[in-house]
Amino acid sequence: MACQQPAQDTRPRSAPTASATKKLEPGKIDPGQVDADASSAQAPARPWNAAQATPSNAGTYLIRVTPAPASVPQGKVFALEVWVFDAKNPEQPAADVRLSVDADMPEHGHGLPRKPSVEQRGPGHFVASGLRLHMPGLWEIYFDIARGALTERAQISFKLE
Ligand SMILES: [Cu+2]
Repeated sequence: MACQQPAQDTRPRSAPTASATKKLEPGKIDPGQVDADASSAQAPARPWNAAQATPSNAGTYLIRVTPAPASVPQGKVFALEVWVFDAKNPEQPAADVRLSVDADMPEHGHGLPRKPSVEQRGPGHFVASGLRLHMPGLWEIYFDIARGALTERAQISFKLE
């Protein structure tokens, strides 16, 4: 009985055949693979889809921000990606706006240790970098959207643990 076991183990197994079959499949579309590619290599049609949406204070604009500011780590430098839309056209970023970003701790009467810099990446698309929330407590992040001579603010308030 015992001597038959090794003989069984040396039989050709189906594993090499299975992996060879798998190697023939790259041309085939694997749904999981397509999802991974869409989020990294190819630009999705609406990259702001997962971003946090906030209207500006007078309702002219809608901003979408990622990551959600409430999820940022305390004391670490981070960047926010921001898309600005006209509220009446929330599917197409506004091409003629400028953005500045700042933050305050309203309960403490102070702001950021260092002002973030904002870079435009495309129409209505900005990245604010160099942000650092240096202490826990209530924070407000301000997004000042300018068009011509008019500026309107959108803000996100959250408690940082
Ligand atoms: Cu403070």
